[in-house]
This record gives sequence, structure tokens and C-alpha cells, in this order.
Amino acid sequence: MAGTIPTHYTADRLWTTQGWTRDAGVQIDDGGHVTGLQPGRGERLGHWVLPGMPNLHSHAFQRAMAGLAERKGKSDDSFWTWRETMYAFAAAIGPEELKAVAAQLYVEMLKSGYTQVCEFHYLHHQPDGTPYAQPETMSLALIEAAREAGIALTLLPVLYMTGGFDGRPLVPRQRRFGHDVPSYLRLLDALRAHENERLRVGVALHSLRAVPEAAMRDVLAAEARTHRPIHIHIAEQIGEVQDCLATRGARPVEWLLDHAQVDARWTLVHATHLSDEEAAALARSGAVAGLCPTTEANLGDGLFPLADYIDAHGVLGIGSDSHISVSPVEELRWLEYGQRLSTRHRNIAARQQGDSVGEMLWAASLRGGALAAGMPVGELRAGARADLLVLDDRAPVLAARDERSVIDSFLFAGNVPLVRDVMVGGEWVVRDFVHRDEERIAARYRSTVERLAQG
Ligand code: NGQ
Ligand code: ZN
Repeated sequence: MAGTIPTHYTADRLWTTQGWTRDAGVQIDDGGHVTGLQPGRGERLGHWVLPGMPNLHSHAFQRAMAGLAERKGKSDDSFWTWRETMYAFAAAIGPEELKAVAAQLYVEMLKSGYTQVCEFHYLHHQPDGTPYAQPETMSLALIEAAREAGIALTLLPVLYMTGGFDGRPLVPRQRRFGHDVPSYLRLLDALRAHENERLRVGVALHSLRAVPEAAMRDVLAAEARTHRPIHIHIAEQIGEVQDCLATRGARPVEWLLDHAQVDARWTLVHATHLSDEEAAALARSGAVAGLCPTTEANLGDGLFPLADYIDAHGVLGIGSDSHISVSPVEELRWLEYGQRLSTRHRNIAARQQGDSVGEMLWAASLRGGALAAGMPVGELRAGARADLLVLDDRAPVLAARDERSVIDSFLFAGNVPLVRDVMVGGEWVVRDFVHRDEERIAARYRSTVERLAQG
């Protein structure tokens, strides 16, 4: 807010877009935004201070089934058999359950270093497909969960219309996901009345298989003048690539780039299976590749062509998606390790001699995550929201680390949490490893999942 006296903080080492700055200051106004980085006096934040990480892809309800789909089934287990388990689980989630599960998840996100989450939300209606009396009830449960936890939210209500590229209708378990375009646009309107400094309402198309071309065009036309983010799942599974080729005569990313003005407003979630041409064209578009390495590993999706994409200056960010794991450290570690295992080389994400893999990945995901979120986050500069992390400088694993090595040790060597304090929009939500409301939120989560387990 103009005219208010900012709160002054200092940091021994502050991560800015120029890299680490020594003996830095951070000034934050009443509205929770950074007003400047002048060195000076004020409360010391800590030794290593970083911007908070945006999590660009989340299906919050899936956190409650993490670990419950790891037992061999009667046929070959795949993404599609996992999806059946997930659908059965989703059927039991109502607004109270969603709020309880999401709030716990968001506490865990904050404690691991995520300060903003993009919620790709498609559990809209009652389990039989009837809208709730207030159609945005499930969305409001997510908004409330984020507010309780203190994480910033980019809510992405999902348009979901068909069960496949051939336009087949939704199966009974998918009915609660469904909208037509007018009711979808009404949902966006209703939710946008709640937008504020920590809540943005963007747009999501579930996938090319779930949204017919004409509907896609209508939604994009209606959204043409807003500057809010647009997300879509794409090219995660080979089966989807084959179906798209068969019905639309092109690969999914190729088709999308040909049929929509894909630019920096867009996040293409997964984008795993890309031809060389698609990888280059996606990079040129300026869209964000939304990589979710722990979920992609867990579901057996495949590996993103990371080196080529980085060489083409492609934008990327990370998400925890199904929440089989909730940690930016694990996402980035797996992103790099997948590449090392498949190429039998080291230091893949670092493309120039002397570059650090960890710094490259952390910086890239801050930048891409901020675009995906559609909010001024991901860096500490005047005008940005004050979302920051303080690392545990007493952790033995960070002893004798300097500006050149601390991020690599944070990302590759940490096995205990190294995020000590977390601030979102100028407010402390985690201090000394403890979230401000974690006991109440965990107790409610426990009783909720125990109830769900009893069926
Ligand atoms: C989802 N999740 O929407 O939750 C999807 C599975 C689908 C991931 N792809 C369902 N990881 O793609 O149809
Ligand atoms: Zn997803």
C-alpha cells in the first residue's frame, strides 16, 4: 500500500535474479509486497534466503490416496489402471473432505518450500454429476483450504466434456467433472469475485481428449482479453499421442500449437512425449512446460527431452500433481536423475561449463512457475509478493557451503527438511519448521482419511 512504512529485514545471503547478494536488505509493505532491496538494518531473516517456489500443478484430493495404488493388480498395471483406482477414490470426496485434505497438503507444501499452488480442479459436482446448490462449492473448499494454510492459490477450474478424442460421453465416474461451455464460464465468473493478492482464477482445459475443438475455441475467445493463465494436460501417455494422431492427424502438442495461439500465458502440463520439432516449437512459443517428475515416474509416463528443450531456451516449471511426493527438492532431483539414468551422463540440466545443475533448475522453475501462476512471484524484487524461504543454516549438510555450492547441496544432498522458515505475502506461515496451524489441520485430516478408509 502506498504511504505505509515498510518492514525492514536483512539476509546474509539473498537469492536475486542476479544470483546471491551479500548483506542484503528486504523491505516489505503492509500489502505483503517487496518495496525494495536496499541494504540496511532490520530483523535478520537468516543466512540463506530464497524466493518461495510455485507449485504449478496440483490435484489436491489425490494426496489422500498416495501410497494406496502401489500393489500389483490383476492385469498389467498402467496409468489407466491407476486412473480407475483414483476415480473410485474421488467418488468419496465432498467439500468437507476436500477442504481437510487440501489444507493438510498445503501445509506440507509450505513446509517443503512451495509458497504458491496452481490447483487443476475438476471435482466440480456431486458424485452422481448433479451440481451442488451453489455450483462453486468444491472450488470454495479449495479457496478456504489455501486461506487456512496460508499458501497463495492459482485456482484453475477445469473444463471437462468428453471421455476421449472421439467425443464419447463421460462415463458415470467422470460425470462430476463435466460442464458445457456456458456453465463453465459462469463458474469462472462466480469465482473471480473472490480474487485478491493471493488468489488468481485462471483457466484449464483438462486435455485434448476431454475438450472438443469447438469448445476450446469458445473458451479461448471468451478469455482472450483477460491475462490470466491457461493450463492443459498434454502428451503424458503414448496412447494419447496415438489417439490424437488417429483422430486429428497430428501429435497433441503439434496440434495445439497449430490450433491455438500458445504463448507465455499457457502451461502445458507434462508434455512428455515430444518429437524434436515439437520440443523446438514449444520452446519458441514461450509457454511453460509443466513438469511433474515424481508423479511422471510413479505413473510410468516417460521422460521429458530436457537437454534439447533447455538448449532451445524453453521455459519450465515443476508441479507435484498426484502428490505421491510433496517437495520441490524431490521434483528437481528426479528431473535431473531421470535424465542421468537414461543418458548415462551427469549434470544434464547445466549446459555450460561451470554452471550448477541445482541453480539452473531452481532458477528456471521459479521463472516458469511464476508465469504458470499468473502472479508476481518467483523472485525477490520491488513489486513482487514477499514469498520467501530461509534455509536451516545449522544443518550439517550445509556446513562449509558457499554461494557456489549451497543450492546443489540443498537439492541433491538433503534428506531432512532444510526449509526452516517460510513467508507468504509478508506473513510468516512456518517458523522454525512449525506451521502456524499444523496441529489442528493435521488432526482434521487424520479423522477425515480415517472416515474415508472405512468407506
Ligand atoms: C488427472 N492425472 O486428471 O488427475 C490425471 C489423470 C486423466 C495425471 N495425468 C486423469 N497425472 O489424465 O485422464
Ligand atoms: Zn494433472
